[in-house]
Amino acid sequence: MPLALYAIGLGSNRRHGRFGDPRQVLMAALTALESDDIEPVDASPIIASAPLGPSRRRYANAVALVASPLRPPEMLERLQAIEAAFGRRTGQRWSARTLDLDILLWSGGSWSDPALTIPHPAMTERDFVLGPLSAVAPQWRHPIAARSIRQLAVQLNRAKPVDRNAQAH
Ligand code: A4P
Ligand code: MG
Repeated sequence: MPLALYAIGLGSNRRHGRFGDPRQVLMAALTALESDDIEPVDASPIIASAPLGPSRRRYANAVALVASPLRPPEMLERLQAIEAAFGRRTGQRWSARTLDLDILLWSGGSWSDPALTIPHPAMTERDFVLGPLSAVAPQWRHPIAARSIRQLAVQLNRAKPVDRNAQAH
């Protein structure tokens, strides 16, 4: 089976009883991603970011690059199983969550079915995605925007003032 490369976005804005604060949740999630058929390739620094949407709690965000023979629907299933193992409550969209795992990019290009859209439709508007993604895959070409991640990040930061609350730590 040929390996595909995936960029996975990680987000958390809720403590986990065992792992600790959102940053520690992401560190544990990076470890949990690794398995027989998911090989970690790189991981960005974990950043703190201001919440987008109704939740008031700050997020920890990061991006992991992984290599895998899994097809996108199987990868989504795997990510949802990891979210569930971290106590993610489903049914409340955009609510505070212990762990959110999104497929951002896939080396196969685009994917679209009722349960899964790749590239992740909102990624080009989100600093907390493009920032960490630039750290691990600046040259990756977004298949729809037809620009590199680095170009998209520069473009986004030109379009609005830099988010002073989003700082690496
Ligand atoms: N789905 C479709 N495409 C994908 C994909 N590429 N990757 C479907 C993952 N899932 C995908 O997702 C809902 C459904 O999206 C899934 O069942 C899957 O079939 P969800 O994770 O259960 O729900 P959600 O995350 O609450 O909704 P959504 O629309 O995915 O929200 P987002 O876009 O993930 O945004 N602010 C900061 N600073 N940092 C954050 O990380 N995250 C969110 C959530 C809001 N504000 C944030 C952050
Ligand atoms: Mg999600």
